[in-house]
Amino acid sequence: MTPAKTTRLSTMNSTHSPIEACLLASAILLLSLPAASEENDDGVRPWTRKDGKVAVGKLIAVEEEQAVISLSERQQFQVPVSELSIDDQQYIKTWTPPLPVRPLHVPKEARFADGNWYLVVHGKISWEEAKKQARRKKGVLARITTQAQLEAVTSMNGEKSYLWLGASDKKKEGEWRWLNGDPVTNPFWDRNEPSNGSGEDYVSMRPGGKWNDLTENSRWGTGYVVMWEGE
Ligand SMILES: [Ca+2]
Ligand SMILES: [Ca+2]
Repeated sequence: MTPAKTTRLSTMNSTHSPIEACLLASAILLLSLPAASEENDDGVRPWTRKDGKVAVGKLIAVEEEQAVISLSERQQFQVPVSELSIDDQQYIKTWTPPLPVRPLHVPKEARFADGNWYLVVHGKISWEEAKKQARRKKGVLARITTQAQLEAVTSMNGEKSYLWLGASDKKKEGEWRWLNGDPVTNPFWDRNEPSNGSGEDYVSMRPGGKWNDLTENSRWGTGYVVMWEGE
């Protein structure tokens, strides 16, 4: 008596909260709808499972091989990518997540990369002063933890300035930390750096993107990077 399709769906529910289970129940109803037409301007399109059931909604995330599809403002469901039609799987491969909405206090010129917004500011400045200026802009002297963030900042800099970043080993020599206290786990040091030359405790990013440690008032301090954390 039990329809096989419902059973398959219910196995997807096993780890979900009652609210999510309720949303999934709504999704099951929608999965029974006939195929709709093409994708509209808002990215709403039909999603076809391999068993032929169709849901109409918008892809909002792909996490751990699960497609998260929004059906309405308050309803979304997850489905394993492998359970979708070949066409849908192809769509997911070429899909890029939408950019988050830029908060009002972040300037238009700032660029988004891996969760944060970045802005390069040119001009001779000390590390401490750069830290203050960044705070004045309601941001922080930047953390760069991924290649994408490094590339975004490097291209904004345009081979121009030596940019202060928000990391230092002033508290304990050789122990590099970001201003929020996080250890610097993925540094992009240039060859033979950090050198601690004449007691160098602050991270500067060279025009090519590689890092060097410098003293607080180094003449090489010719700019800085402000970061605003994403929502
Ligand atoms: Ca040092
Ligand atoms: Ca150095």
